[in-house]
Amino acid sequence: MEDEQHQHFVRQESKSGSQAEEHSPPHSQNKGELPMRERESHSSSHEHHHAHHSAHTEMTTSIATTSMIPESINYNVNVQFDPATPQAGKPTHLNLIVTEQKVGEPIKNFDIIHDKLMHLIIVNSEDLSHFAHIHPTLDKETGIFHITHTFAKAGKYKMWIDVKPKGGIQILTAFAFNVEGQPVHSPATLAHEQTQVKNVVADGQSYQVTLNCQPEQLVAGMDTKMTFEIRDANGKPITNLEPLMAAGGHCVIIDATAREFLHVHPAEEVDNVAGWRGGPSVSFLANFPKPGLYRAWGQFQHEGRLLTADFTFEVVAG
Ligand SMILES: [Cu+2]
Repeated sequence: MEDEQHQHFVRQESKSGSQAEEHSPPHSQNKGELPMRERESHSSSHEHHHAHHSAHTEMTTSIATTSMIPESINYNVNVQFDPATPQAGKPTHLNLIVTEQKVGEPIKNFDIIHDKLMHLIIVNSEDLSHFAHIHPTLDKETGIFHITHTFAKAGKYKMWIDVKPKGGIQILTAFAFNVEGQPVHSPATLAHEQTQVKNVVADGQSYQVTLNCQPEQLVAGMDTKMTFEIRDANGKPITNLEPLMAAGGHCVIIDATAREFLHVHPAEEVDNVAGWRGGPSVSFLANFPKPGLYRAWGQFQHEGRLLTADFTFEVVAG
């Protein structure tokens, strides 16, 4: 468990071309206990999990501890599901509550990170299908963030919550949970993709998205420039991309075991957010913590449409 906990906090962020790494520096090291909630696995599960001890509690609890501030702050993120076990095809209501310690009043004030108060990423952890990037709404009176989300299929899921209490440290915390009911998702086998062109449909409009990496051979521990190129259905470069989350685009990378999570930001800064129009290329800087298969989701905005293109690739040992 200890090992896995720390992996959940592996975080790397690059922005503004400065390649500023937040790969577990002292100020963001999360040393606390992270009791992960794992509901009982459904019968088709083949994956080994370590934490079943809290399978019967209704509240998920995570603690992130910082060592920078003398009196260490224990942030706690509670996730409440309604219904307690999400059902496939039916809306699930989630409450996300950040407190300063295990038992405490919800924090009500947050700093904006990448244009939002909270970022929530959800994937199916069996095969990285069902990608969702959501910005929960904060009820300022209660301090409770909430969303309603529908999981199309039953299976194992994982969510990452990225939030920064006002004046505090940025928290990245992960929760594993199961969705029950029918249909049950049959996980696909992830493999390195030969194709570098993805057809993406956003609000009925087709796009071609490519991903090119430098160096071409992805090596763990090495800075990698990942460049997405967005074209229309006819291959004509899109040059009027709109800013997304106050940037030229957004990119999340998760490894095939759903343990490594990289939230990367564009290599180039967007100065004038309102007036920015970009494309066809948007680059991100990434540094993969270890070898393995990874999937990257690039997100871009064009004429109000949100494009999400995913690419699966192998990272070799350095
Ligand atoms: Cu976000």
